Amino acid sequence: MTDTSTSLPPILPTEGRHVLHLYYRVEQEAWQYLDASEKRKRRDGLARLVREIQGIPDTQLLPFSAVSPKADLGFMLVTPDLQVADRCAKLLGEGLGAGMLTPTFSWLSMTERSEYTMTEPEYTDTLREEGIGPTHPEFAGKMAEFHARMEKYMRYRIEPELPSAAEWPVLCFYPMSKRRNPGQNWYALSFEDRKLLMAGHARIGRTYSGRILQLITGSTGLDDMEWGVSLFAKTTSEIKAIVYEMRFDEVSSQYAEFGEFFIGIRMDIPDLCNRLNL
Ligand code: 76R
Repeated sequence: MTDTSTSLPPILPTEGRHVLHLYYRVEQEAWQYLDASEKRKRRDGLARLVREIQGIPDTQLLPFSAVSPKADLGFMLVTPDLQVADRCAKLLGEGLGAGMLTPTFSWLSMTERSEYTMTEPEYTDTLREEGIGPTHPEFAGKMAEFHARMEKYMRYRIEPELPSAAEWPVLCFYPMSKRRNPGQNWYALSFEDRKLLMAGHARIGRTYSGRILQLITGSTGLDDMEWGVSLFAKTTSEIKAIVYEMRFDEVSSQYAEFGEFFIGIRMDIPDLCNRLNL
């Protein structure tokens, strides 16, 4: 049994979770020299390690096959304590034995609140524009609905419950930043302008409700770009459609820079080992 705990004091965010995206190549040449029983032992060892990590409180670990040779397989790990994230990442890297997995890409980020989420006074204004003022019979109901929706949504951003692999098998990941170019500097815009632009972004995003589940995690100061974008979908068509459509939205067309894109197919370790001929 592997010990996924650490003896060092935890490093916890003030709220939320640390998130690690890990991508590996399998060293097939080294693997082929193992005999059948050794291979079985190592496959079982990886499966056991994954189950053990999945059993850590408030922790989720999603294994997937990485489509295209940028990587062979990967993991998305969501856990509060950075010590645990670090320990688990190192154990996963050795999950098939020393020298069998070579890291090809990784991303460290944290769940975060949005600065731009609609506030109660803003929603009140929106309702007023629709003719539903505070004295309107529907007002209280609408407000209660708004609070319930926002609470659920906020909780998902900070402490996400990631969706099931059976329903949401496709995982797209890419890092992105907002530009800081002369004339195209997101960080030089006023809060009001940014908020207005983000409202347009969210409007497009909401049309993908039920087809795309997104998790935006912040990586400023943690990794090479400012956010990690994790998109869950049922098909690659939805991924392609949302990323394409958002390119026309001003937030992305004027201000977004993108890193590498990765597509994963979520599956458990036995299927993943079969996929990789391990
Ligand atoms: O308050 C909220 O969280 C809801 C509104 C919202 C915010 C604030 C939202 C909605 N997003 C927000 C923030 Mn988003 N998002 C991306 C990408 O490829 C691209 O062009 C961009 C990558 C996608 C595909 C996407 C999808 N979003 C952000 C931020 C942080 C910006 C900041 O703080 O400056 C980034 C980097 C980002 C990028 N977004 C949505 C979606 C979808 C599908 C939604 C609708 C979610 C829903 O209502 O269920």
